[in-house]
Amino acid sequence: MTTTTTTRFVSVVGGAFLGLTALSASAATEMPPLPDVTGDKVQADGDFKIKFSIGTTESGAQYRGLEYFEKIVEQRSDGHIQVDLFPGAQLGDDREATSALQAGTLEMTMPSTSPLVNMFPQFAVFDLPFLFPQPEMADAVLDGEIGQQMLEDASSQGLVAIGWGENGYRQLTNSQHPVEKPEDLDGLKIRTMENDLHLDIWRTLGANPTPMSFAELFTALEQGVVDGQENPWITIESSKFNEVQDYATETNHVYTPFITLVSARFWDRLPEDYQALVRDAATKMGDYQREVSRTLNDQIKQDLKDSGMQITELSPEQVKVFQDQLEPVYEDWRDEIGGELIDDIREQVQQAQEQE
Ligand code: KDG
Repeated sequence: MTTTTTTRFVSVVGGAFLGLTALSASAATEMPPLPDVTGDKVQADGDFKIKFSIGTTESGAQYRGLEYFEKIVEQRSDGHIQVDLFPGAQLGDDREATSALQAGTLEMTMPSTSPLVNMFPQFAVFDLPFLFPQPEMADAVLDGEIGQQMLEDASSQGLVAIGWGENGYRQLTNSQHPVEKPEDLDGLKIRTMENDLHLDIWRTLGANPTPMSFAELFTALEQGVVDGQENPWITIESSKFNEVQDYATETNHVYTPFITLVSARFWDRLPEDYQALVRDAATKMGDYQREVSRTLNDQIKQDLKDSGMQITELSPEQVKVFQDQLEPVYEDWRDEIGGELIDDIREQVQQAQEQE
């Protein structure tokens, strides 16, 4: 039987989800209890330490995934592999942490694909607007042939790419006024990731975009250096952007994946059985992150509303206005990304929609 991502996962999270329902009613966005570790202990020579760095904070779904990774690796290696987690860009932002892996001064990180397009141009396909109408369609591409090929291609330049995770659907926030149509973006200074396609998206919509590292974003919003930004609800809340942003628009304009990277220098020192363990743990971490992020999404949006954020929920007609205005971006970036890759993904999405 071909296991799809979702079916493979329900068995692990079912119990945790039940716990979650009780939790969300009382304390907003409490994280679900970590699933039990499955799989036998792995025997291999040597003791190892993994420093695992991410940019989001410890109250987000990404960090919850890392905690599950840590639990699996430490339990199944009987403590011979120790995992230390560093959230909040303590050891550098996505690009800095990736460079540290190449230098061998850090063992693992899980950046968004967007800031790494300068190293892996094909990653820009994930920055195309409105590419995945449903998250499961992203799963099918990332866990399928295309995603696996991308992990192989990204296992180069001193890195080993071993899995995918979910940053999620991005939503616009700003400190000035509600945004319901592209014209409302006129003159708004919007921070984007360090990624030319994202700059293109916001220029095409009429905003004034500026690229900036995630690590600098909260301060830039707080000091009014920029008026707005865009990130998934869970990142907006876990990074407390709602404290410096009064307005949000549910645009779902881009689905951003995380990619799990290991330093090749470290990987080459790991015995094969431990490599298999780390790779398996990374897959389970990514699936769990997706589940937590999706399970919490609506609850978090409600929490943000309850915290006083004015959230504009666009009608399908209003979304279509943004989508139509951004369609030229596909043509503009076709050669840079590769027409075949774009067509393959759009075809896969279309087939999935026809089967709905
Ligand atoms: O390290 C954190 C980033 O990977 C992530 O949050 C990126 O979405 C992102 C942003 O806006 O920078």
